[in-house]
Amino acid sequence: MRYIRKNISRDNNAVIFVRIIAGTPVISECVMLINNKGLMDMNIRSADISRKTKETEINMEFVLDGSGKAQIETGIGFFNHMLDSFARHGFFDLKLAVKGDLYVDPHHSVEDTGIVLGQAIKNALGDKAGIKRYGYSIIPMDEALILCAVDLSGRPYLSYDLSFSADKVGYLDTELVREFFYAVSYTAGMNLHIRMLNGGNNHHVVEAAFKAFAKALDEATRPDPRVDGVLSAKGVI
Ligand SMILES: [Mn+2]
Repeated sequence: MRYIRKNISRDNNAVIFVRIIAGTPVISECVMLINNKGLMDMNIRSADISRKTKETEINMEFVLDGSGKAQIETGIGFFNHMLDSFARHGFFDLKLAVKGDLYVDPHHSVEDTGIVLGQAIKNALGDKAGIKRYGYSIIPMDEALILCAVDLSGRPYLSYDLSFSADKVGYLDTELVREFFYAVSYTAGMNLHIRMLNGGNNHHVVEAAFKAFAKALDEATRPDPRVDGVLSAKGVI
């Protein structure tokens, strides 16, 4: 058996694969339109969001079907590092500029970034037709081991049990990690569980949580060709 690849469009990298059984006539033909992430349609899902309040001004360009490119400036070094890991490990593209009231503390900048990311995820997903809906991962980082499970159910819920032995990692308050994930889960309409199966170094715990979230979200947002419409008995999620 072999597959013949035929380019049908240079603009969107769409290709046709034709399956041929050697030594026999063509007995079946499979046509798929795929892009560089193997999607069944050619729509690259993305959202651009700008949000301005008296506390923060945020501009985000989010590509759900990206390649892991990140350009991030939040004014909080360790938070930049976490969002960069999120983009890279989830194969999202994330361009983000946050100008926040860091002279107060990082709270508004971190929380509002979570609100904007949640909104971007929700907008990029649209009606959620044809996606897996559920995703999970368990990510180790040396001694730290973090589980993340996601249901893109439309219902916001956060279950979170990370605990820390230090108040800060760099200039990020560790208590703000919960605020960030709460904001994402609430605005995205996502059921989000983050469990610490093993802790230790605070940098490792936070970083493994961001990577676990990235992997779980990547899986939950992947198209599944078996899903007709949305994966719900209700018909809407
Ligand atoms: Mn690190």
